Amino acid sequence: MSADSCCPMAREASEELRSARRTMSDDLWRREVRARKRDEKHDDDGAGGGRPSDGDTVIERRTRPETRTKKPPMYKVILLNDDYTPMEFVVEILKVVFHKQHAEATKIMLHVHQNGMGVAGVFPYEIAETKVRTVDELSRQSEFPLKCVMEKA
Ligand code: TYC
Repeated sequence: MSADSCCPMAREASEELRSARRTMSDDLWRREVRARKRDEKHDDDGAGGGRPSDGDTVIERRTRPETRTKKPPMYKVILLNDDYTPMEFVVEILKVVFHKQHAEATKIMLHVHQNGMGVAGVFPYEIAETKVRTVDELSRQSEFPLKCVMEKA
């Protein structure tokens, strides 16, 4: 015995299906059948929620949010050592441009002095670019050869 011959709800549903089939293009119909199969598989909460539909328009159910926030690529700003820039000036740069505390700024400056280079901070591209430009500008104004570069983190 078929389901629609036994209960009025099932009969109504299959009439709705037949009428939908008459009015739909083959492509739309195939999508509808696929969507119904999907619903049967997922709609097991017993609440009878089902897939929302609006006449002939098939409303696709989204499985993930439309917009996903992506982290920006980060860039290291690297200070380079030289023989002429005073240590105090480098410490000031680290405090003013990179917002380091005095002790941390001194530690980074000494690391650069001893190792040739060191990371002053890690930032998204445009911020890193601005930091590099600011260091260049301040060093140039004070006539020191201090340089820094950026590199993908
Ligand atoms: N080497 C410099 C000096 O002896 C100090 C210095 C440290 C310069 C760090 C640049 O990025 C630098 N005066």
